[in-house]
Amino acid sequence: MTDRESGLVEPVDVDALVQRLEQARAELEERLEGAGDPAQLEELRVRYLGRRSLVAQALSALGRVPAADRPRLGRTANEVRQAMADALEAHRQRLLAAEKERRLAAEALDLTLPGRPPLLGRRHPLRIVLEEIEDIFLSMGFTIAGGPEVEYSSLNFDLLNIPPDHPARDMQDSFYIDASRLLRTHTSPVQIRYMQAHAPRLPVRIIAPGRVFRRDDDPTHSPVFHQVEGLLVDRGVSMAHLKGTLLAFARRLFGPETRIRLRPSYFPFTEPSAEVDVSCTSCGGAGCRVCGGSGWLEILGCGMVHPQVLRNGGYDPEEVSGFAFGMGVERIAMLRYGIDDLRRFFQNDLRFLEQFE
Ligand code: 2U9
Repeated sequence: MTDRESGLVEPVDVDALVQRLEQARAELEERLEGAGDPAQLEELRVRYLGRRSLVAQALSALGRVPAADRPRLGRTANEVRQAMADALEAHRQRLLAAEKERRLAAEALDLTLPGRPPLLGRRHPLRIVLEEIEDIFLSMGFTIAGGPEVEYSSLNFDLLNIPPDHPARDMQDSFYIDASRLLRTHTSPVQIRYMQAHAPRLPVRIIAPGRVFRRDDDPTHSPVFHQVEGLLVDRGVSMAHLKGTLLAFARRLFGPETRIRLRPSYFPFTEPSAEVDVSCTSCGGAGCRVCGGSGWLEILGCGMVHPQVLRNGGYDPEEVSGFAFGMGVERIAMLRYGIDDLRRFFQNDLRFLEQFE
C-alpha cells in the first residue's frame, strides 16, 4: 500500500474537502427522500456518519492541516455532521409517523357506526311468578320467612310427623349430607323453626318460599325445584279461613272468575288434608286439552295443621289451631305460561328466557 493510497501523509486540500463535505450533506438529503424503511436509513447513517465516512475522515485529518485552516475545516465538518444527524433523525421520525398512520388506517374507527347494545338482564320466569305469589300473600298480611337448604332430618321429617318408614326418608328419595342432615325436601322445616322461635306469640302468619331437593328427574319432576308454603296459626282458625284465603289467592293469580275446589287428601303434617284445584285457566271449566277435559287443574295441597305438629312448634293445640298449604312454583309457572317441560326453567336457553316480561 502506498502512502498516497493510505491517505495518511497526503497533503490535505482543505478547500476541496470543505466543498465535498457540503456536497455530501446535499447528497444525503437527496438520498433520504428515497429511503422508505429503517434498513435503508441505517445504511445511509453508516455511509455518511460511520467510521469510514467523509465526515469521519475530515475530523481525523484536522491534525494534519495547517493551523490556519483548522477552524474552518473543523467548523464545517462539525456543522455537516450535525446537519446530517438532524436530517437522519427527522427522516426517522417521518417514517415512524407514516407507519403509525398506516396502522391507524388499517384499523380505522368508524365513529358513525351505531354502538353495540348492552345485554340487559331480566327476571327469570320462576322469579316473576314467585314475586307475584309473594305480593299476593304480603297484601293479606303474611310475612316472608326463610331457613337453610341443608336441614336436620329431625326438622325436615320427625317434627313434621313424617314417620320413620316414610318413603321420602329413603336415600333413594332424598339427598343426604350425613346421618342427621340432608338437602331439605320441602320448606316445611322453616315453619317449624319459625314457630319454635316465636311461640307462644300469635298470630303466626308466614309464607316460606325456597329451593327444595328431591331425587326425581323427568319432564314434570326436577331434582331442584321451588315451593311456597304458608302457615297461619291463631285462636279459632278453621277450614273456612283456609278456603277463603286460597280462593282470594287463586283469583288474584289467575283472574277474578276463577273457582276452586278442595278434594280430600292426606299429608302427615295436616289433618284433615286436601288437594286444591282451580277452574281451568285455559277453558274456564268447560273442559279442554290443558285440563284433560275435566275443567280443573290441581295447583296446591293444604290442610289444618296436625295437633302434634303444633305441639312440636311450641303451641298448645287445645288453645290454637292453624292451616297450612304448599305449592310448587314451577307447576304454577307452567300453568301460567303454558310450558310443557319444567326442565326448560333450568336449561338457561336465552331463546326461552327472553320470552318473559
Ligand atoms: C308445618 C305444618 C304444615 C305444608 C303443606 C302441602 C300441603 C302440599 C305440596 C304441594 C306440591 C308440596 O310442592 S309440592 O310438591 N305441598 O301439598 N304442604 S300442607 O304444611 C305444613 C308445613 C309446615 C309446620
